[in-house]
Amino acid sequence: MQMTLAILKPDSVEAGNAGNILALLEREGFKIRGIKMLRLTETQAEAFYEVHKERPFYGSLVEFMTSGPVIPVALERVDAVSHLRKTMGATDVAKAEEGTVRKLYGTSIERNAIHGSDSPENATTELFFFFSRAELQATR
Ligand code: FUP
Repeated sequence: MQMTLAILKPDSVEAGNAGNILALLEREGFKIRGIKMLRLTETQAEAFYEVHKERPFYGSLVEFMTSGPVIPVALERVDAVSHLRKTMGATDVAKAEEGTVRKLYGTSIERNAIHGSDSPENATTELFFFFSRAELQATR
């Protein structure tokens, strides 16, 4: 079993799609091991996306991610990292495959409904960005 981090982004929460997305993830075999709702501060959003700080879309991405509450979710499954990436679909909604979260619920490359860790190493870092060790162990 492996854990990964998903974030239901502000567009998903605002549109009332959070429940449907969680249901889709559960149907894909993910177990919810942690969940919370919070609003990212600018500092937190900048830190979370630091890898993109030289990219032209960084400022807009930070603005979007702080525009409303998000729902970070710790998910467990066999091959959780790669399976979540597959379930999410391509970053650009226009290129996302049918049936994926981004195709179903995203509206643009920026407002693309969901974040998912892109490697097991980043999953560990990102899980601890939002959840304490104690919080993750309490649900096992
Ligand atoms: P992903 O891992 O699929 O979320 O994609 P990236 O890590 O490449 O990008 C992180 C986020 O930056 C995306 F979810 C949306 C945003 N982004 C843009 O707004 N424009 C781009 O051209 C690329 C990414």
